[in-house]
Order: sequence, then structure tokens, then C-alpha cells
Amino acid sequence: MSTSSGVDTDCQTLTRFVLDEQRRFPQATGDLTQLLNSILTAIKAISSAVRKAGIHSLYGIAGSINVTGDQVKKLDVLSNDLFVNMLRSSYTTCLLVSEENETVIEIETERRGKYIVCFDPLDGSSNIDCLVSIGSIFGIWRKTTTTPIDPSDALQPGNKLVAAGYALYGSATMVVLSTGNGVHSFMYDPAIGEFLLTEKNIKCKPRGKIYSLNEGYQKYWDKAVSEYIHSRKFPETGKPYGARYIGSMVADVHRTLVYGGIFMYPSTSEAPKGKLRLLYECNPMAFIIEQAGGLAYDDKQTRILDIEPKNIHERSPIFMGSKEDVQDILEFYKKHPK
Ligand code: P6P
Repeated sequence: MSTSSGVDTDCQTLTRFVLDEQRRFPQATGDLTQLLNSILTAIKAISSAVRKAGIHSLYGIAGSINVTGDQVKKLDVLSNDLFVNMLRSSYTTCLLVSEENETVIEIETERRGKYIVCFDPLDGSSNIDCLVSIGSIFGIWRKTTTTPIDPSDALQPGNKLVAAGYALYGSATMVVLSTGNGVHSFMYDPAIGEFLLTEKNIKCKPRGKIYSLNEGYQKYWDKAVSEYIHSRKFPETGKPYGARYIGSMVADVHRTLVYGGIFMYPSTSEAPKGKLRLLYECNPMAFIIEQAGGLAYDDKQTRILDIEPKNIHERSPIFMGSKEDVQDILEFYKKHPK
């Protein structure tokens, strides 16, 4: 409903949407809404910083001083501090795992809650200086043990995820989120400081026409990837697939969600486990893609969400996107098992 001023006086914000969602769980305490709101605050601040980076010389290396004499933080350091501080002060988390921190962050007793959050605060940060889209990725688990918190509480498979999502700092700032009941997108409106619902129950096409991976590493690919990519370029019937690769996981996966196709970061002879991290890149993205009807597997034909993590920064090869496209490459791994 819009008034003459064009303001929607009943706009569906992310917070309202999650509160409605929580009604599905009578035992819901509102903690998840509070946790998500703290993540949104971090994302809003990162969005503002990303868009001002050039003006405020935020690209600068850590330690440089800006015009007002403030200590300038690199965008990824600033993003990590925002995630950690907002999550810590949400009183809903007990353990945090960040791409930027070597070890698990244990929340002090007086501020502890039941959730564990694994996140990459600013993924694709190597693309910042050339203004390529970058993003934040997060996954939310519950502490399942009754024992005192331990770093091992963070080593849960993706099939235990309560919620996951990402923010894309592109031509606009968008959050894509699932709490286990479909995938929904929200666009940031800086005029009112809210994320407004743009699409409910996003579905990934059963088959796309795009493959996405870094072809610069072709020399190091295994047989399955080499034969699969060849089959997309020289199909026995129909047209070849198009190739798209941004080199920023959030942007490549978001395109795959919206347009269909397959995103791949395979293992290579140089990187036997690939590059992407299981806990805070592969799992949250796999959760989103599966909730949208897609698939996400590794090169051992294991569902990403079923992998039992051994350490918080472990990597995993990943093939994700349209169901039939992922099934196609799994057929090549059946012929050439790892
Ligand atoms: P490569 C960005 O540095 C990142 O972590 C992901 O966002 C992206 O998918 C990948 O690395 C790109 O890696 O080896 O193709 O440059």
C-alpha cells in the first residue's frame, strides 16, 4: 500500500518477515530474529563503508591514517570487527568462526546465547579495488551439546544449519536468506535503513545454460572436470553453454541462483581440497541452493551439507547450482572417481 508520497506504509521488512516465519515454531523465543537483526546491522554498516571506500580511502592498507587522523582499517578488517561486535552484543551467540580469525571466538559468559555463527565477513575482498561485487556470507547453527562450550561445538555439518544467508554489495545491496522454509531476497533501502522483501521462495532452474569456474587452472583439472567442461563447449546436440566467472563467490552463486547453471570450485593438482572454506562459504551457500531446489556436492560425490568438518578452516571442492547440471558432473565423477 503506497501513500501519495510513494512511501509504502506497510512495507515487508526482513525483520517483519522473520518474525512471521517464527510463528511456525511455538517455542520460538525471538532470539533468532534478534541474531539476524544484529547481522543486518553489520551488513548495513559494511554496505556504507564499501560504497564510501574510495572517498574515505578505506582501500588503504591496515594502519594508514585518514584525513581526520583516524586509524583506517582495511574493509575486510572493518567488516570482521562489525560482525564480531554486533554478534557479541546480540546476547544470542556462544561461539563465532570467522574467515579472518585463526581460532574460534568464545563469547564471554555474561553475553552467551544458544547460537553458533560461522561467517566470511567480506568475501571476494581481493576484488574491492576494481569495484567488482563482493559479499558477506553467514551460517547459523545451534549449540547441540550440554557440556561447556568447546571449539568442537562449531564443527557441525551443514545439514544442522538453522539459517544461512549472504549479502551482495553490488549495484544495490541485497540480502538472500533462508531459515529452512525457502529462499527469499531483500533489497536494502538506505532511505529508511531497512531491507525490503523483493522475492519470496526463489527457485533455482532445474537446468541452466551457464558454467562458472576459473578456466585459468585448466592445466591442473582432473579428468572429470576436463571432460565435463569439454562437453559443455562441444555438446553432441544443442548449443554450447555460456561461460561466466566473476571471481567473487557471492556474485557467482547469486547469478547461478537467479539464472541457473553451475558454479564450480574444483580440487586441482595444485589445490587438492580446492580453495573455498567448508564452514563459512560452502555450507551456507549449499544450504541456500538446496532450499531453492538446487544441489551442492564435492568431488567425492558427497552432499556438501553432509560433510563432517574436521577443522574450522578446512576447504572443500564444490559443484553447486541447477539440479540437472550438478547431476551431469557427478556422472563424470562416477566415470573417473577420486
Ligand atoms: P580464484 C575470492 O577471493 C574467493 O575467496 C571467492 O569469493 C571466489 O569464488 C574465489 O576466491 C576466486 O578464486 O582462484 O578463481 O581467484
